[in-house]
Amino acid sequence: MSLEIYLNGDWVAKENAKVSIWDHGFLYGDGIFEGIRVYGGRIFKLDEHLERLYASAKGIDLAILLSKGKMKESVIETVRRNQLTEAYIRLIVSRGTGDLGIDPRKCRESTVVIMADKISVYPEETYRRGLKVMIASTRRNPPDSLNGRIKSLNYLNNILAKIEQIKQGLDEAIMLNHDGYLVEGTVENVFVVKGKKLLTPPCYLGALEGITRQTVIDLAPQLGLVAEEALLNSHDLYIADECFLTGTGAEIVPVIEVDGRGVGDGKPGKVTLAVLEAYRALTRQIGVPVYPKEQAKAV
Ligand code: PXG
Repeated sequence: MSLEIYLNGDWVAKENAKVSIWDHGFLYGDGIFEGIRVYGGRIFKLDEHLERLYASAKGIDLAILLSKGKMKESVIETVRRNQLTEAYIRLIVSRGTGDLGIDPRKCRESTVVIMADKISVYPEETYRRGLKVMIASTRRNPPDSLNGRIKSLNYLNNILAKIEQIKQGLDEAIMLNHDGYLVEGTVENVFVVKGKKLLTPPCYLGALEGITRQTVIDLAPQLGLVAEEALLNSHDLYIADECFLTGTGAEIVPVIEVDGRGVGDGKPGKVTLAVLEAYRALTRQIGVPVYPKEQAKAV
């Protein structure tokens, strides 16, 4: 069975899910998106993702014609139609079809796409081994140019850092702002562990308000940890006890090396692994159910 994709109010077969070359999402990266996970037939933090989507839309002055409620139903329906229980959802809203100029007024209606597919995640090996990362020379966009809290379709800033990392044969890149403060990874937030403290950069520096980041902050007390926002620089990363990245796809992934220097003892740390375990347990406990109760046993 071919995947069914939601496209502007209809579900169409993957082969027929096509967007115009006049779409300003394609021409200019003018749009926003979300990446969401489904665990055990339940959509994790769906309301939080929808809140962020609509906030991103506000941030770029993009009108989403669908109400939040209708969008939520459409996301659930997309997962259901594809009979998925462990999945990754990509929700995209672009400015829509216009002409060759950047003027968004030429785009009469936004384009809405919802894809749900089987998830390809890091192999378990990655979590046991940890990531080797670098600090990118490409600085994160300043928030007064393009606010990192907007999850826009414009990822070139992050992609430039990603290209640096790929050329160095490493696993991920961490980006600084123009003052040299840590901001985030290319598609993850960053945490530094110091004793019982989980330190993460404040989002006003240019980071996305990650849903996984917030979940980790919320989980900290039950693990006997204190989560705090802090201004951190590369030195803090070099002398950290542990470091990990957080994201919907990556979940909680240990960092074992930064710029060729071992973090802590150069192995995934105990605190990081405890956070990962608590996070994974939570993904199995909560979420918006996709399937009616009578089917729940089969899921
Ligand atoms: N920072 C940036 C720049 C991101 O793009 C995160 C942090 C983490 O946010 P969440 O809400 O996922 O905890 C992101 C996440 C993926 C994927 O497959 C994630 C993102 C973009 C593309 C792919 O995890 N954004």
